[in-house]
Amino acid sequence: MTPGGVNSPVRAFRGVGGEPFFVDRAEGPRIWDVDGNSYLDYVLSWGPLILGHAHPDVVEAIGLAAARGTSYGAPTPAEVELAQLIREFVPSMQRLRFVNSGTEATMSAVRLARAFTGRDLLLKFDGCYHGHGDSFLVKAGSGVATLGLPNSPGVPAELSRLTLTAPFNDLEAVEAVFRAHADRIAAVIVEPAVGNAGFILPEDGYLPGLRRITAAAGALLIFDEVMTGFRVAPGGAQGHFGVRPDLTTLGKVIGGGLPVGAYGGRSEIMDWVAPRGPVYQAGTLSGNPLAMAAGLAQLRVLRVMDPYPELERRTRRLVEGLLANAAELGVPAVGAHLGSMWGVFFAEGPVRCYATALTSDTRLFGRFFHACLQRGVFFAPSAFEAGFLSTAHQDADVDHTIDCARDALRAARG
Ligand code: HOZ
Repeated sequence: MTPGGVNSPVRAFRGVGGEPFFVDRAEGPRIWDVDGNSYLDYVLSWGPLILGHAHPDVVEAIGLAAARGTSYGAPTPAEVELAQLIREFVPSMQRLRFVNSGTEATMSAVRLARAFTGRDLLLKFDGCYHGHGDSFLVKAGSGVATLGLPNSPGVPAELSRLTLTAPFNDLEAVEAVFRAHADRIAAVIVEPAVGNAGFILPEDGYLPGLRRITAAAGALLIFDEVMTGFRVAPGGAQGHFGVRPDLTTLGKVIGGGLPVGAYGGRSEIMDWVAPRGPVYQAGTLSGNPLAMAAGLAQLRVLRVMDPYPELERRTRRLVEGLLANAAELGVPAVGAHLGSMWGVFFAEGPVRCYATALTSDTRLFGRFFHACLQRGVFFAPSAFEAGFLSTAHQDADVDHTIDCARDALRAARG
């Protein structure tokens, strides 16, 4: 019925082999398949569910909103409230626009950057993924890396030529690109901590370096925080690392599991967006009342609860446990986490960019993934995706996961 049996490629398990399970329901840290098997879930809808599945506040908010109508095509107070709440956490987003997905957010941000600067070129980093917009499918991560299609057919070569690339964590490469293309670069777009090539942290000075280089060249710096926003810290990666981008894209957590994206930044740039300015961008379901209600409910819980220190501690416990398993079994592995985002590579390391991520043992990962699944643990079905944790995961869940993963790795190693 659907290409590959799925509606988004990484769900098809092509990166690990075998057939995906089909989901019946989910609650807290667990997901159940249609055959009644349950799994501790570290995918969490690929990031949005920081409070776990079916959090009562989020479910109630969606129900109340639905009873008042599912879409109006006219503005609502909830859009203003959610925008204000986001700006409280992410002050660089002086103005913002809601869209329906992270892809929409990044496409719109790049169009805006091109209009504002009057330049055409875009610089992105190998293995970073910014959704499936044409301009981003050049050396991209996530599903395209998993399937080995980093440059997709169907994207006109003329358009791809406008997307320049450089390795992540290499400021000299960025300097070289800027030297070569001087005043033609509209923007640099980056996942400030990479979540689509596995999980890769920026090295000290890297993000400030990007800020310095872009500012000096009159190019905009776009932080794609669709994954890192409200995940790695309350203020996202920009809050954690103290680097203020010109534009930011968000998605995932701000929608509480419903389809939402947002882009925003400096007022003088956002004022170029229609109808205030000339840059066109629109959407029938943008600011959808159910999505706004879910996002508001989730962010309000986060504001009251401030779960970040606890999430960080538990995520550290998980990653340290997985690495200890690997050390005990003599399997080379490196890992990292920030807030509740994490990743482990079966590689000698260090993994600091996409090229080094590719040195990891993806066959071992595939066997490990399935051995974990058999033991009731659902990790992302690709070596090139980040993992997540939610407030619903308790220490006992994490410890059980580490035990299962040890058995799984022993079986996978052979
Ligand atoms: N692009 C998402 C992972 N980085 C996958 C989304 C999905 O397949 O649901």
